[in-house]
Amino acid sequence: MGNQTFAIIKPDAVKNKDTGLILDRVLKAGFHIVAGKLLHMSLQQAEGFYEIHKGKPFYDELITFMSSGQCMVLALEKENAVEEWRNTIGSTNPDEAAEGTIRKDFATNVGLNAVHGSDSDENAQKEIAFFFSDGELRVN
Ligand code: IDP
Ligand code: MG
Repeated sequence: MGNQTFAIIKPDAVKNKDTGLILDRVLKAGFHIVAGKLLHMSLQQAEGFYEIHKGKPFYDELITFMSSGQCMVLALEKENAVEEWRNTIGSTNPDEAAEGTIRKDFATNVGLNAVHGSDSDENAQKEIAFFFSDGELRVN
């Protein structure tokens, strides 16, 4: 099991001014923030990031949403980071998310669901590399 994962505070949460509260959840859950930045994804970046979902019925809505405003991308570190972060954010659909999870508390619906979390160690490393350069990931 790896010790890094990739997270996004999505445009809905940034617009709702929940960035600070969600970062607090990140830290209180015991994650170290290796790297983080605010950015506004282009449509092309969103297409590239979510290529795995191409062809699914929600794909166009997803890439339009993810490029609709600023988001915060984060490289997070903790033992068993991928699973720990998925547990911290809860189910994709907030109606199904457990009490106390980020999606339960901040998501609007299955599309506008406040945060992203990698689904495997392999994808975590790919996603971190998609947004961060080696220099941004250097930890002293
Ligand atoms: P995940 O973010 O929990 O890993 P995925 O199935 O990987 O969920 O879907 C990626 C993203 O696509 C979701 O977080 C959500 O924003 C969006 N999405 C997933 N399913 C639906 C849907 O049925 N309708 C609209 N958007 C969806
Ligand atoms: Mg996913």
